[in-house]
Amino acid sequence: MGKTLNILLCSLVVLGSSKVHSQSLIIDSGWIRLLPSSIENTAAYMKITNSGVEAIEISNVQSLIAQRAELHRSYYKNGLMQMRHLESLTIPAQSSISMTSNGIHIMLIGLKQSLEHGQLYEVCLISTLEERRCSKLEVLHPSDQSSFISHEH
Ligand SMILES: [Cu+2]
Repeated sequence: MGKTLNILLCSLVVLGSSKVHSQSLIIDSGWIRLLPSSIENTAAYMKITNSGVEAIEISNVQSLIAQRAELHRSYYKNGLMQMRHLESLTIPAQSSISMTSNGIHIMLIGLKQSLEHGQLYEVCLISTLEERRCSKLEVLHPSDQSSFISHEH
């Protein structure tokens, strides 16, 4: 970890701060929830890591497969699961946020096509500094994901 930080600090000097921002956001373990094709919305999840030395604020999400993509947070109110649209999501320096179905997630609203199991679709995060980080996420059944063992075809 100390070594990574040193490398980042060096590149900060060499590249300037805006470049460092775009290179310090890492997306992994991403997936899109497979739902019956009659349902027009679905959710996507990913782990977002900020390996940089400054906090990154994500203010927008985009995907070509949906009319709109939003950051949401689920919460319980009176025993019911509700969700709220988050205006932005801040990833502190040197930390990660893991999305879950009962926490922060990406909502894909108004799907333009029916999603195929095992297909990859790109989802992009846009920071308040207008930098984009995109990742191709696989469409999975929730049960595929929970074990995180890849399915056989
Ligand atoms: Cu939602």
